[in-house]
Amino acid sequence: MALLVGVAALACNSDSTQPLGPPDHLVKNGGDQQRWYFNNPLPVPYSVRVQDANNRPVPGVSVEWSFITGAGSFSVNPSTSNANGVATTVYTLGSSSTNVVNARVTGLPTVMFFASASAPGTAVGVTVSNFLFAPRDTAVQTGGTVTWTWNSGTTQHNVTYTGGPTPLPSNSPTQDASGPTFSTTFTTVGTYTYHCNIHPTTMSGSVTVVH
Ligand SMILES: [Cu+2]
Repeated sequence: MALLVGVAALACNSDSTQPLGPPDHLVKNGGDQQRWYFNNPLPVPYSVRVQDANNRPVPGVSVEWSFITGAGSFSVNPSTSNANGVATTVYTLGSSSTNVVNARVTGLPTVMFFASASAPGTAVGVTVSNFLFAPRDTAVQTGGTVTWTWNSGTTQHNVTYTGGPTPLPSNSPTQDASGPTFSTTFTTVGTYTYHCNIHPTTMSGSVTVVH
C-alpha cells in the first residue's frame, strides 16, 4: 500500500515537470446559455480553456469561432489562448432568436455555446411594494420607458438613481398608497442602478438599457 502511494506521488511529480504537451482538448470556461436581446453583445464573453493531455493550460493557441445558427459577430476571431490557456471573444447577437456558436482548434473536438435572443420591451413596468421592487432587475430598449407603480399602503418609498451613464435621470418623489406612478424614458445604453433611499438595504434594483 505504501509503495502504491509512493508511485502515485511520483507520477504526479513527474507530470508537473514534463514539458507541456500539444493542445489536446477544449474546456468550456464561461458564457454559455445566456438570454439577451437582438443585436446586442452578450453580457458575459464566450471563453474556452485549451489544455494538454494532462489538463495543463496551453497558451498561444488560436481558437476559431463560428456560428452554426444565428448570424452574429465576434469581437475577436480567431482569439489566442493566454497564459492561463484561456481564449475569449464577445458574441454580439444578430436577429436570430436561436444562436449556436462553435469554438474550434484544428484537430480537436469543438465546444458549443447556446444563446437565445428576443426583442427588449419598450414599455416596462415595475411594482414598488413593501419592501422590494418587482422585478428587481429589468431591461428596456433605448427610447423605451420604465414605469414604477406604487402598491405600498401608508409606507413611503422612492426611486433614487445610484449609478449608470451620467447624467443620471431625475429621481421620483417620495410617495405612498396604491396607484401613484413614476416613469423614466431611457435614451442611453448602459445599466442604471437605483434604490429607495429610505430602505436602501432591502429595496434596490436595476434597469439595463439595450439597443
Ligand atoms: Cu422604501
